[in-house]
Amino acid sequence: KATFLADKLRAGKTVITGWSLLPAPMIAELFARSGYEAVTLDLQHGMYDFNSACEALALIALAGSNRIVRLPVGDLALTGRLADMGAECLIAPMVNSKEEAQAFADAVKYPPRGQRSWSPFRAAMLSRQTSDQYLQNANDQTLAFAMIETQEAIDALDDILAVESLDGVFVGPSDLSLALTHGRRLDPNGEKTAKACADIAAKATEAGKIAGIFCLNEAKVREAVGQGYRLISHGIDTIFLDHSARAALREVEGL
Ligand code: 3PY
Ligand code: MG
Repeated sequence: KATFLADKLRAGKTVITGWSLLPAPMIAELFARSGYEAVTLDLQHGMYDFNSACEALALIALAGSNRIVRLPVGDLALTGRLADMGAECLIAPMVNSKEEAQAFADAVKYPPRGQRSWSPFRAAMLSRQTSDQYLQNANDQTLAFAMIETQEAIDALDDILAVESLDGVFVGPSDLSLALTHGRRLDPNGEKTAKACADIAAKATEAGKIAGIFCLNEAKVREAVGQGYRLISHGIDTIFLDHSARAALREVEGL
């Protein structure tokens, strides 16, 4: 049974990830315990910091799910630190050029494929490997995903996809829709955005990369699978809480 996220995705399996903005590590654990195969901690738009992410990564591992982080924009130092702390997949937002994609992938991969600096004792522990085993496997088991969510990124997509040590691309449909409408309209679920998403998945798959995407509803998840996406987010903690809280209050309205 494949347990590493990299093995599942390379085998063509679809992996659904929960998305956590709220930095109580037990929220990440709850995602994992309720059956999510993977949990993503959001350090770009969520409230996670290094410490809360470290704690959450261990709880996700304990529950047997796969560990993903979305990084703050352009933070290569944090990229290496979170890989050391056991993130199996690192998603870098707002990657706009081949150079940025290369620098990011270099922070995720050890030489000769990259320039990651050594000391992964926590990552080795969480993945139940010795240091030697970890070194053997880390470049294959630690995934670098560059987000494609700007016009610059679309223009540079072929070059970005040519970065050998990059494992995949991850689409942010909200920012992408802002780019496609020149800032006039937030339209993550719109037709023009969907067409761009289809193009990105097709190019990524052709280039041998894994395609990932942030989805905002079930229909979009199904559409994304049909377009070739394999790493797909579905379910956000803040929205779960908001919806459930409103529903609970509705049940007792007027009492
Ligand atoms: C986007 O849709 O732009 C994202 O980054 C998803 O969080
Ligand atoms: Mg975005």
